[in-house]
Amino acid sequence: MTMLSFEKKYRVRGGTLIGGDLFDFWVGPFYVGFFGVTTMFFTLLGTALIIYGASQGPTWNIWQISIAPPDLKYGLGLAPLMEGGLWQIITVCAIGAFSSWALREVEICRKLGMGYHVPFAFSVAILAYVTLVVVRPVLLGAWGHGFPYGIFSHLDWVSNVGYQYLHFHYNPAHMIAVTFFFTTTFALALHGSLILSATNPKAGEAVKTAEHENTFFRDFIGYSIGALGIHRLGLFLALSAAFWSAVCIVISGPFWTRSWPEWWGWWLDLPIWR
Ligand code: 07D
Ligand code: 07D
Ligand code: U10
Repeated sequence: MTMLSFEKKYRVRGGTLIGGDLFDFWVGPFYVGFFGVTTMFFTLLGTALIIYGASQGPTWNIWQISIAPPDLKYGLGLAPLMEGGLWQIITVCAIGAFSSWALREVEICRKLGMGYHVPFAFSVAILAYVTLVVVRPVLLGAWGHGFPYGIFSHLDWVSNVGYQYLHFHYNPAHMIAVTFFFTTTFALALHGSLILSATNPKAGEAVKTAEHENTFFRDFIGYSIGALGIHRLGLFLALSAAFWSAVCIVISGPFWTRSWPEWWGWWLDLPIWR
């Protein structure tokens, strides 16, 4: 890992949210801080519990290891360790680790006098995860509605839950989320290609500037959103994708129990057809 000389200049004291100077130091390239310690604590404990769970299970095949949530019969209570209790503690560790990671980002932003955009963005990913394993299970009345922690088993969960609503593609919030995901990649492809076309010319050719970038899009579609604007748009698109994902799953069950194709019945029921 390269250690650029200017990074030393920014190794300033302060900006911590908690713990004062106590954990205000670096280990190699990594800033530690109080939340670095809590990240490490929850990550190591959570990972150890997954490995322990795997040791009690039928396989060491990395693709097949799975830590299942409790049976629905345990409702919102605590389950025995080997019957979902492990999943419950791992969930606490995951939320602890993800929130610590976000707060460590906040401390780094404060040190550098930067905006909080990165921790805000990560918080939206955490929101989607918490919606899947806390909010929706609580609304449905059982931890058993969370997804299992395993590479292939979590795919089975997505497929099963999808078919529980007959055809998940008909979920309107899923449509909005998918459209935002597609638009995000479209925007990044436009932006990445535009920047490289201007700033990475053939040997011997002059590097072009923002004026060229703006002019390209004005010539092409009559409008340029600008250098700052494309990054604002990109952040908006990406966060909207995760936000509408959280919406699409939290409404499935708690607010709509039938098949998603049936939801579109409101269209056939419009009084203008009668
Ligand atoms: C590239 C940044 C790096 C992150 C990586 C993920 C682990 C898990 C744990 C063995 C973009 C590291 C993975 C630490 C190992 C154990 C117990 C981010 C990048 C490389 N999924 N999902 C994957 C997670 C959910 C779905 C891959 C996590 C929901 C589908 C990886 C979560 C739903 C597909 C993975 C989570 C869902 C995947 C690649 C948490 C809806 C795939 C991820 C905490 C969101 C793809 C075999 C990636 C795949 C895939 C991780 C939640 C659906 C294993 C950590 C329940 C349909 N998911 N996932 O690149 O190949 O992300 O699966 O919420 O097709 Mg998933
Ligand atoms: C939850 C990840 C949070 C991650 C965190 C960080 C670590 C550290 C360490 C690397 C939200 C974890 C970090 C562990 C790693 C190191 C060092 C992100 C999360 C906090 N779907 N569908 C979605 C599409 C179908 C179904 C979302 C497409 C079928 C269900 C998205 C298609 C059926 C659920 C999406 C398609 C179905 C979803 C996922 C196409 C199945 C959900 C993105 C083309 C038969 C899930 C909140 C997401 C959701 C979800 C896309 C098809 C079912 C919009 C493109 C028809 C049940 N689907 N889907 O949420 O909304 O990211 O979750 O067919 O639950 Mg879908
Ligand atoms: C962007 C950009 C831009 C740039 C950029 C980037 C976006 C224009 C200027 C960035 C983009 C890239 C670099 C591109 C590639 C990135 C991706 C594709 C995204 C995905 C990334 C990855 C897959 C990499 C993931 C790697 C990670 C997360 C690093 C892993 C690090 C660790 C595990 C260490 C983390 C450090 C912590 C938590 C704190 C420090 C702690 C230590 C070093 C350890 C010491 C521990 C302690 C002191 C605590 C002791 C522990 C305790 C008490 C626990 C005890 C536990 C018990 C169980 C007892 O737009 O601009 O360019 O570059």
